[in-house]
Amino acid sequence: MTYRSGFVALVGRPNVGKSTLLNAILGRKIAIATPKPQTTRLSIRGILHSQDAQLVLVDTPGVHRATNKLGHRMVKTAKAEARGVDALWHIVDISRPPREEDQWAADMCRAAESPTWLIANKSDLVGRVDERIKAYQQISDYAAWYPISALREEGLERLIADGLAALPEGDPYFPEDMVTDQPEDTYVGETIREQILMATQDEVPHSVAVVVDERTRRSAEMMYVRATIYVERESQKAILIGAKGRMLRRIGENARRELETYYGHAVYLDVWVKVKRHWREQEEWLTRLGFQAPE
Ligand SMILES: Nc1nc2c(ncn2[C@@H]2O[C@H](COP(=O)(O)OP(=O)(O)OP(=O)(O)O)[C@@H](O)[C@H]2O)c(=O)[nH]1
Ligand SMILES: [Mg+2]
Repeated sequence: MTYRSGFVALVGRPNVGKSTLLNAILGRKIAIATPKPQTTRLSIRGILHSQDAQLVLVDTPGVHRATNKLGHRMVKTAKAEARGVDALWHIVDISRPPREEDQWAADMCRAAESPTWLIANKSDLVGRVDERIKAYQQISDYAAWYPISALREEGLERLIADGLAALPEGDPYFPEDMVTDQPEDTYVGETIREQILMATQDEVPHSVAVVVDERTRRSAEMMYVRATIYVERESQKAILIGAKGRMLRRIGENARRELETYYGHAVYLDVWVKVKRHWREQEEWLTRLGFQAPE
């Protein structure tokens, strides 16, 4: 039997559904996905195991015009992850015409010199998918194209089957039971950040970073988590805490519920908010928060 294995990077502008697709293919939520652009900040590997193949999907931050050092590191991360993979899936939102950021993502794929497929996501939102695909075919040379809906899990079977078949022959990269390389603390912090993104508007979502300070199993049935939410300004801290602490309580409760589903038992979540001025512009802080772009 021939065994196939390889890496496929999911590249595209923000908000097109890369993380949703990763979760849909794995059949499990490992990456946060929200209606806010620039949700994903770090790359995440998700591993799909089949009987005779292993597909390592690399979710990356959305390609955009960076306006701060965090943004620059995010775009650099996407670029670095696109290099050296076996194939690239350029994810687009087919319900919208191509825009500048789609072109940048397409150029990034082209520069990476691996076979690139056009993944026309959100096809549930449009009637004339073929016409839209034609518009996207103008921006690059794609080896193949797939209309899909990551949200409704449509068109995924063919995409997965073809994706596996296109992998080179080789041994598995990861053990059979491994679904992701994402550290558990990162998953927990991201789950909290997801709830913040869902609950806040304007510049607040982008100004937030979450650090898990402590994660201790207090008993077989209870995990204690203490986390700090960093914001850039006092006014953002006030928004996050809310009147009588209601906002922070709601965020905490929603995150706790998600984490309890994940762990299958009780979680005690202790969340604090601190101001760290202009952390998105401070190299040292970005590195401390884990936003180290791969070389
Ligand atoms: N209608 C529809 N919505 C979708 C589909 N896929 C994703 N979405 C929605 O699009 C939004 C963005 O999804 P994400 O998966 O976070 O997008 P992303 O490309 O990872 O975004 P960044 O991490 O910011 O780069 C979310 O609200 C998703 O629910 C789809 O197939 N159809
Ligand atoms: Mg994402």
